[in-house]
Amino acid sequence: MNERARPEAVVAPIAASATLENSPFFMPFSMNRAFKKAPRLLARAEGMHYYTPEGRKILDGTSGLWCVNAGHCRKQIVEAVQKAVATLDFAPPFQMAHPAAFEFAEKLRPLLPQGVTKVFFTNSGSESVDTALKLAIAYHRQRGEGHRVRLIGREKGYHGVNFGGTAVGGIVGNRKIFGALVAGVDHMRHTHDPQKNAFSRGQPQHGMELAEDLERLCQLHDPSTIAAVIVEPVACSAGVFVPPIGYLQKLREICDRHGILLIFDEVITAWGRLGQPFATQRFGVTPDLITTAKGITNGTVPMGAVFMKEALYQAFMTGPENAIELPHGYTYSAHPLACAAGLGTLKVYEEEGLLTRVGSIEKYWEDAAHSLQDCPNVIDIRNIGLIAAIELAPRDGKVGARGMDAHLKAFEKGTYMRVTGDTIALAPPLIIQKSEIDQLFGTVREVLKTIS
Ligand code: PXG
Ligand code: PLP
Repeated sequence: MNERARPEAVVAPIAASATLENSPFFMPFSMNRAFKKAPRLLARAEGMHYYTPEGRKILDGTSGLWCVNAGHCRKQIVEAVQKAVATLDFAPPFQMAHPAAFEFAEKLRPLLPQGVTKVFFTNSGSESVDTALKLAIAYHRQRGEGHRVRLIGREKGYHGVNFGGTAVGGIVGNRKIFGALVAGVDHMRHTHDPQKNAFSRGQPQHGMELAEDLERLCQLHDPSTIAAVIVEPVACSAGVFVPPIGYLQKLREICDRHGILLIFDEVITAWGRLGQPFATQRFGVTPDLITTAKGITNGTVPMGAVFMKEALYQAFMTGPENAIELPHGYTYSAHPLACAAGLGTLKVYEEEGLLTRVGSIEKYWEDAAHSLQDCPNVIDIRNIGLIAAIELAPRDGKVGARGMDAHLKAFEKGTYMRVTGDTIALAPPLIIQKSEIDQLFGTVREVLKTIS
């Protein structure tokens, strides 16, 4: 499939770097010292698999980092990027543009939920989130409601690592060492209720009423001070928390009642992961803004996007035409390589029906996930779309240790899977075959049998 990623071309230089212990590379979100002592390197990839520098084949159980939805090194995407880089390496995005940016925006349009019409390009999910939060506050000001400055997130939410996203995020470990973050932020309660909902298949029955926590914050701060609420339709990073039936609808109702913008952070849940282009369509609730990244380019070139309703865009198109309407943007917004990768990705998604394929394998996936219920230390299994979480009981006083052991053991056995705390999070490329689903959960079963 991909000539340039043949082992002999890639492996030699990596294998030659014998020790990484003194490497200057400060790895993100990683156990740097432990990793550099016993590195787990990936040298090439193709379809459902990674290959290590030694040539070991690794089944990709988490689509890289929830982004390689069409599988690895897809020819159409690789060739589109190769052609682009040799043609137009960079074009300034401020007061200038290039044709692929407009073409990509146009090709995205038919995938968007009804009423969502415009797109602002960024380079990551984190940038998308901070862009959306700034847009929300500025939108209200444009309309003469400059008093709406507060932002509401949710406990256990993950919205990237920039200041705004960290502030509205609700994972304590990601926030606590970074000071006061951003003023005017509050958080709703999370929706995880294992007492009532453990081993739910798809959306849990209980917990719709937790959306009323937004009403509580409206009463506390007065709704006229609140600009926007941001949630992940399915909270993936903190451990896969699927929204209770009716919960998202209720959030939408409360936002509408009080003139508050609703932002869905679909960095992971978009691009077919739940059987529709966006989770928005799966749940039948349309937000005012959608943030995304990852699968927009199949992870090939960094890119993010903020989609918005027409009214948001129009609120900025009111001043004189010789003025810049929005003082915001990135050097690499709509980068030519990202647009090329995005266009190639959409072709693959379309030709292979990947944005809706999950509908046909979701039941099989769900049954396979829940078949692990009898494995040692499993205290919950959650799933929706092509996502599954297997939560393990933490060891006494050592939260995360059992999960990390599972990650390491799985890698030894030829499977890559993401672990957050003691929860295994599986979300493979959407091209996965039933035999590979069996293999993936078979490996998890073996792993769980061997770790104490
Ligand atoms: N919002 C959401 C909902 C995300 O899932 C981001 C924002 C940030 O995107 P960038 O591109 O800036 O990383 C994300 C990213 C994990 C994991 O293991 C998840 C993400 C990133 C890294 C690890 O669950 N999600
Ligand atoms: N810092 C400085 C000094 C810069 O000149 C720029 C961009 O010109 C930035 C930060 C922002 O970088 P980016 O547009 O890549 O986000």
